[in-house]
Amino acid sequence: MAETIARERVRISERDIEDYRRDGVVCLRGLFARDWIERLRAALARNMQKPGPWHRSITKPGQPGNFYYDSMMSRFDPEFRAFAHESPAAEIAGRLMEARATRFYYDQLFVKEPGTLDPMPWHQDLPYWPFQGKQICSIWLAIEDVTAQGSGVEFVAGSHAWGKWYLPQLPYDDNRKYEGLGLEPCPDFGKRKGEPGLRFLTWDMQAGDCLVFSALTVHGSGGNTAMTHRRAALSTRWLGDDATWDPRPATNTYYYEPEGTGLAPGAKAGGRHFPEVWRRPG
Ligand SMILES: O=C(O)CCC(=O)C(=O)O
Repeated sequence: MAETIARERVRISERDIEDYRRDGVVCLRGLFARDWIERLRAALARNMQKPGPWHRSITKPGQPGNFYYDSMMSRFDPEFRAFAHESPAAEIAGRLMEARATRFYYDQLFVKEPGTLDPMPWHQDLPYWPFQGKQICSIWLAIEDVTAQGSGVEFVAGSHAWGKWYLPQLPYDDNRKYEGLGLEPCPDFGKRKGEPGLRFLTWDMQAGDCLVFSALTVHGSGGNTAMTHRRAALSTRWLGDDATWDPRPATNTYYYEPEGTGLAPGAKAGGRHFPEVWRRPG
């Protein structure tokens, strides 16, 4: 019975799970109550007034718009923390990944003001992260409506299953640390549209819709040339049953310095930095 109630609450179908398994990404509509969106808009406004220690303004001075992002907001702001622990996000991630339980990893804000030209280069997330595992995903929640011209995120369907790890490529000049990792640069998939065997997925979204995608699905976004309104999204990152700690060189372990996570390489994700938030009933 608890199972039935939980399923109805997040309304995830077998079809959604199959799509996620095959494409490595799915768009889910209207699973977050309006109240969450209002709370996150207020939290975003607060954050942009007083950004956290890892925020970035990627747009160079003199260029139009502003591509702004911040990370680990839940450590500093109770509203972002409440979202991670109390919203349906953990359950959505767990059900899509077909996991028994989900742990919260971290959160990031991605904002592109109208007129911003800066793209988010094509990339996979896992090469940046000190984890290994198939059950690792993000939930990219639209806090404002998004269209393709308004810098909607685009995905290469099925790329999570290619067995490839591409070289990380940050949208700001901090990429030297990745030299020497021995990974192939991520192609500019935007120039490969129409190529046989490549399928691209992107969605117009309303605030409250979300994208759930695997940490190995290749994705990127263009500028916000729609000029109508700010594009703003909250990405929360989630760990499933098989996620293990793998602090490879140049991964973002700096969030846990100086004390570290207490996890030995190869250990299952756990401990105070990666709390369990959802467990499958029964
Ligand atoms: O919002 C964007 O443009 C990029 C988002 C992204 O790369 C992510 O959430 O992993």
